[in-house]
This record gives sequence, structure tokens and C-alpha cells, in this order.
Amino acid sequence: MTDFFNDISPLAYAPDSTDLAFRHYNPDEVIMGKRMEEHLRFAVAYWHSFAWPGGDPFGAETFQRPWFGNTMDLARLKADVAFEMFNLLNVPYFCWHDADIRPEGDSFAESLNNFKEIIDYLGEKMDASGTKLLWGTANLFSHRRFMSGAATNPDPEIFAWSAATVKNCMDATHKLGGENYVLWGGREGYETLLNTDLKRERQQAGRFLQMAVEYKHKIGFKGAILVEPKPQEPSKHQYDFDVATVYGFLKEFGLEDEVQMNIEQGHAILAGHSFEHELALASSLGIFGSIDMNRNDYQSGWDTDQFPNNVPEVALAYYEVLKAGGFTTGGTNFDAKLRRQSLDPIDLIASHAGAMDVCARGFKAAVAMLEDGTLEAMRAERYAGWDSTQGKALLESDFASIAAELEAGDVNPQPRSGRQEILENIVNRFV
Ligand code: XUL
Ligand code: CO
Repeated sequence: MTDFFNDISPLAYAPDSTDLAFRHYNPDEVIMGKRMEEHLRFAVAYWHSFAWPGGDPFGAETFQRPWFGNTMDLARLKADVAFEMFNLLNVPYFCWHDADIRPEGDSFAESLNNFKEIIDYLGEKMDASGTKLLWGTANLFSHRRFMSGAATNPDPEIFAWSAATVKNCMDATHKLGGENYVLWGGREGYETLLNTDLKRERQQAGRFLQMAVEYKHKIGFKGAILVEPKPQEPSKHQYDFDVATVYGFLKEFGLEDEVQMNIEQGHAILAGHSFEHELALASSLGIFGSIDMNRNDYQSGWDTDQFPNNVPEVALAYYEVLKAGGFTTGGTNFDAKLRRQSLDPIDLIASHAGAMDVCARGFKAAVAMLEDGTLEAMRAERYAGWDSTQGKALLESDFASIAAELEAGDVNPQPRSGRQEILENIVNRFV
């Protein structure tokens, strides 16, 4: 035991409590035939909670964690504290980048040795605690070697470095029984077209992703490969802009049946979409995988990665997740970080606990909306014309025949109300 969380006790489900407790998240409550824990599949993001120092563009670290530093002992201490937090929160999953969990060495080989040692250490802790790995990923964006991209770098040596890194991160994810492998192209984009061969860079990114898929099959990894779209930040123009863009990219490289989406709330907002739009689109394209749950500041235009606290928004997101059939290998990863003034260990616990409660509350509202059925009935009614014999025949027809029929008749279709306010009123009954 470390003394970091000191006198904080494991959180319980206690709906009437005014203390640190869950008021809505009850992992054992059975909803639609499944325990809430199995529906929501919460994960803690190692990077924000244990590696992020609380810096911003105007100031360096505000957090002074006892495990900060570049040694193996400190990496083990970090893991000890992380698993203590997973236990306090009773959260079933976690996620990591290689750079979050191991100290950087002086060479590829030294970093890899550090990484492998920590992976074994995490494996022991996972066995002892029952915490599982939702996904692993490689940090191909923080170190200065990636400043011009990883797979899309103008320098082939960096492509090779990145490929070898992803290979080892996939091996480690597989070894730990991880359920997905994520690729977020942090620096896969550009700052100025003046120095960028856009066509070449996209080809490199496509080949890189094909190699990841080939390697997954080679090692028999049964989890999903997930791409995480984001429109900008850190690069001015990111190639994986949003779900629609990534789908076109997957089609181009023949990967649409191999790769799914990890959709993040804040990234959807930065792309000018709602979270539920990105979820609904991925689901309609058959590429929905997992979510990174956070909340973005609507004014700043940056990726603020705040903990979710807006129940109506979360409810609409889980409504789409449920309509997509729920999570299979995916889950709800809190890709969210404390505000830099939230210094204390209790802030880490309270932020996650509150986020889990907001998600549980939104999820229950989504289930209630689905079970009530009015929204879906009204949607079906709106499109009923397309289920009629005439409606079906129309899509089999052609412009000339359609026009001939219309010109011979005496039709004048009348517009019908879209009922948006009534639908919003219905949603508000549940949230
Ligand atoms: C960055 C982001 C990442 C990915 C994993 O905006 O969301 O943390 O989730 O690399
Ligand atoms: Co993310």
C-alpha cells in the first residue's frame, strides 16, 4: 500500500449519501438483462490521471506527484497508486500509452526493456486485482522525434521507429489480454502545405494502418483495432478529421471491415459535430467501437478534456450507443483530466466518481427513452412512406419513369411537421 490516497475508503453505491459515494452508478444493477458494469465498461486513462503534470501553455507543472521522474522504481510506484485508485473506484478497466507507464531510455532497446518490465508488473497487478485492460496504444506524438509525424513523417527512420513501437505495444496489449488496440494520429497531419507532400503522407498512413491490421492477424490478437478521429490539435490539419473522413480513408486502403472507431466527445465538438452525430454515423457505417468520454469547453476551441458532467448530453450519446447494440469490445474510457488547480488526491477520486455517476444517470435515461419507444415510433412514422410498396419501388425506379408518372398525375405533396420541439420535450421527460 502507498499512502497517496491515505484515508480515502473504497466508494460504495449509496444513493442518499452526501459523502463520496456513487448515487447512480450501481455496478450490479441489472438493466436490459445485463449488469450496469457490463454495459458501461468504465476505464481510467493512465496518462491524464498519473502522467499529466498539470501544465498549460503559460505555466509548467502544478501537480507534484511522488512518482514523477524517470526511473523504474517511480514507474512501479505510479502503477501501485494507479491500481489503488482502480480499486477505490471499483473501475473494471484502464488504458495506457507506452510512454505513460515506462521511463524513456537512451535508445529504442532501453525504452523497450523498461516497457516490457513494467508490462509484467502491470500483469501481476491485473491478476491480483481483476482490473482489465480496455486498450493499449503508443504515444507517437510527445517526443520531439515525432514533431513532423509518426507514420506520415518525411523521414523514413521515424516511420520505422513508429512501426516497431506499435508492434511492441500490440504485443503488450495482447499479452495483458487487452480488448482493443487504439491508434490516435496525434501528429499525423501538417502545419503548412508549403513543406508537405499530402498525397505521400496519406499513402504512408494507409500502409501503416494496413501493417497494424496484418500484425494483429499474425499474432492472433482477437481485439478490435480502433482509430480515434480528431480534426486538429496538435497539428493544424489532422488526416483523421472525423468519422466520415476516416471511413473514406479506410475504404481507400481496404480496411473498412478491419478497423472501428474510438469516438471522443471533445474531438466531435472540435470537428463541429455533436458526439451523438459521430456515434450515429459510425454505427450506420458499421464501424462503431468504443468511446472516450469527456466534455469539451464550448468556447475555447481547444481540447480541454474535462470530466463529463452534462447528463442530457451523455444521455443522447448512450442512446446512440444502445441503438448501435451497446459495446462489444469497446467501453467508456475517461479521457479526461483534472483542472490544473485540482491538486489533491481526493480530486482524482471525486472527478472519476462524479463522471461515473453522470454516465450512469445518462445511461439510465437512455434506456428509459428506448424502452418508452415514443422517439423511435415517431421516427418510424416519419419515414413510413418509404416502407410502403410505392416508396420501395421508387428506389428501384429511374428519373425518366418517375417524371413520366408525376407529369401524368395531379399530385401536390404537402409538407409535414418535423416535430422537433415535441421530440425535445419527450427527451426532457427522461433526463
Ligand atoms: C488526444 C487523445 C488521446 C487518445 C489516445 O486528444 O484523445 O489521449 O485518446 O492517444
Ligand atoms: Co482520446
